[in-house]
Amino acid sequence: MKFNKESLLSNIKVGDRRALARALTHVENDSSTGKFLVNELFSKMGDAQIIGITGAPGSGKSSLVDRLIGEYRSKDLSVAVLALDPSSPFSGGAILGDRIRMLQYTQDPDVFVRSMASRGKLGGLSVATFSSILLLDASGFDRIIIETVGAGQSEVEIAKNCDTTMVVTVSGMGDDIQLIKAGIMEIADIFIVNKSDKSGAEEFGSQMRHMIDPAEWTIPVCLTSATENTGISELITKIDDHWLYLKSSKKLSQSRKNRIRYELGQRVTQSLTKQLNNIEMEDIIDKLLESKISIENAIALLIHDLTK
Ligand SMILES: Nc1nc2c(ncn2[C@@H]2O[C@H](COP(=O)(O)OP(=O)(O)OP(=O)(O)O)[C@@H](O)[C@H]2O)c(=O)[nH]1
Ligand SMILES: [Mg+2]
Repeated sequence: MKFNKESLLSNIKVGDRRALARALTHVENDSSTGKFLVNELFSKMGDAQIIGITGAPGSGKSSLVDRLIGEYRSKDLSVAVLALDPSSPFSGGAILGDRIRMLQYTQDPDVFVRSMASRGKLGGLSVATFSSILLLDASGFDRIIIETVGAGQSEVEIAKNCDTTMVVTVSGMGDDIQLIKAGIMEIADIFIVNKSDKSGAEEFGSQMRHMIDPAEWTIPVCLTSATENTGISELITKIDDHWLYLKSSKKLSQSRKNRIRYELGQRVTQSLTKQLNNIEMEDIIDKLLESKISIENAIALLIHDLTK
């Protein structure tokens, strides 16, 4: 079937997976159809819990996602996974790996897995991430999982886009110090110590617990082994608990507003940056060099030019 933008929209809403796949491509390419879909869906955020999973390369994120899918399916919940590959779309390794592992679900219409190069045409990750989540949400999935390698900005981006952010680590990588340094505790709603089949995990877990301050939501530390399939149902319980916490404390609507706030900020920045590249600023630079105006004056003049 050939879709036009209206039929794409209506088919997404009834859960047509081919329409969804097509729509995601439009959104990634920032095509006019993609823009139309995002516009239509912007104000209609659905009921899905959006769960982020981030952490060091090889910490077992995809293996855990695999297990989470299995657990959710046994509860008859539908799951969409968006795997963000921070590397070039052509390196392929991680993307291929994710696809192969999650292949067992290809026949299941209630599981949808999509890999996306995180460096889109527009340079950033966020526009496509936010918009892709809108589409998955509109398709009626119960849970949406976003996987990304923890590497600086991508962690922040994932936290901004998700209701529940999980940070995965393994013991014995000097992670305890690194984590505090990177301020990663600030973005985690749930902390996972994976590969708990290996030695040192228990101790590392309790060290982590000691570092976590009690709060309205005290970050739980979950020990898991994706390969041995242990700790997964406990992890799901914590994910559910966090969802209930968000809903009961009205933090959910706040979280959704924050997502839009962040997205708008990203889009305004992008739009202004694009315009800034096209603006004529020789005059202003000359005036600056001749000390006729201050930096503040120059900025004010440029902002004036950008918004007129
Ligand atoms: N022993 C052990 N190995 C694990 C566990 N979870 C994952 N692994 C292994 O760790 C390796 C990396 O697992 P992935 O699930 O690809 O890790 P990832 O974090 O998704 O990796 P990237 O997406 O490349 O960052 C694989 O060889 C897994 O089999 C675990 O709980 N215990
Ligand atoms: Mg992975």
